[in-house]
Amino acid sequence: MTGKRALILWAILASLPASGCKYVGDKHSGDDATRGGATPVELDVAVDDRLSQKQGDNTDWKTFSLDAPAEVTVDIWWDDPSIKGSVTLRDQFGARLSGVSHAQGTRHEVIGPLLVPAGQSFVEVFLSRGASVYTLEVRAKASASVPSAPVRPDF
Ligand SMILES: [Ca+2]
Repeated sequence: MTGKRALILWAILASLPASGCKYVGDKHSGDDATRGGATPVELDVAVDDRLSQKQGDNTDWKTFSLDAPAEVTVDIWWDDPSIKGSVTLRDQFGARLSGVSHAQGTRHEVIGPLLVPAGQSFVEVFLSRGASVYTLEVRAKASASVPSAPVRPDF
């Protein structure tokens, strides 16, 4: 690196904290930045929310509960499909069950249908660039292949 280049790089780095485009992370995400603060959503009901990288709201955690194992489908519609982001379906411990990386220009993305165990599960909506309102819906259908209650042995 030449001295001039180093000076230019230094000037750019030094100006970053004062510029409006510094990365603010999830600073203004609210409680739903983490699994512990996930917002409950009702099954089969579409909800609207918004993420904005510039405003420091990159992550929204949602949670839903199943009485019995069910085939779950997660639908998301992005108002601005030019964003970068992902949607991940996670189990009660936060482990990834399935997910989608947002495809540029696509408005509607789907996870599943996927067999999800009874109890609490989570959807993590993450945006790394841009800003968009989105609509999210978690649908659950009783699974024919899995008994919803313990089967009594036939004596
Ligand atoms: Ca948030």
